[in-house]
Amino acid sequence: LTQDELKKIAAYKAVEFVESGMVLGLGTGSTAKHAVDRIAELLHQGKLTNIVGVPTSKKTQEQAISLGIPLSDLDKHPILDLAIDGADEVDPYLNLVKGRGGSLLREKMVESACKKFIVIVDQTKLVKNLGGTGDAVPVEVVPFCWKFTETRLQRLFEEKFEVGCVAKLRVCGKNEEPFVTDNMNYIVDLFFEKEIGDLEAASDEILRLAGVVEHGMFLNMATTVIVAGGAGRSINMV
Ligand code: DER
Repeated sequence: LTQDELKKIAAYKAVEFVESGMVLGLGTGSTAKHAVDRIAELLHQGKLTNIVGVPTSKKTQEQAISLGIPLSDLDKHPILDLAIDGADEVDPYLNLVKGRGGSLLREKMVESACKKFIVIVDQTKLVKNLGGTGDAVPVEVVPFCWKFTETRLQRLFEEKFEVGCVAKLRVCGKNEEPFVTDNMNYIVDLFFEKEIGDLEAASDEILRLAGVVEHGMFLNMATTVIVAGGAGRSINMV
């Protein structure tokens, strides 16, 4: 099975938890895309009715519109029944790293408003500790004096957590322009030399920095993780 086939398996499994009449958080990324496709398919087959979607990015909003999924927003639906979304890393406590696709702020807003949050991954996303892989932990920052914030993020980890950290503005395109999020902010990616350790403390300290909007660690938010691949097992929050 290819990685994309595994993502599709996890996504279809998660959509089995969707019931007619639900207000759904629609995730962003290559795994969540399969879940949105599947929801639209069941709607068109009449197997699901009366579904409203709240997208976690402009990209998912466009996908949902093209598929004919009725959409709304958090202002009209401040409490959602269920969100289905991917993740970049999942630790054994169901803590997540998200945001390598750049949608972490709207994802966290939507997913924090849900009664249930199902995460869908292939087994390559499972890690022992967040940040320990050396891959990016994204932080959304305001564009104003982003370099100042980038430096403070890097020093925060070196000084307060004694963890080596490289903070790097996310750029894109051939001219290496700053990546701009759906909310007109920038992203600073944090690369750690080893696992972060006290995630709650790290989360609190990052959010205290004026200039930081939100970070990509989703702590204590997932209620279920569906993992495709390997034993194809699912891990439920105990
Ligand atoms: O950027 C995001 O938060 C995505 O949901 C990411 O975490 C998972 O993307 P993938 O399903 O394409 O790997």
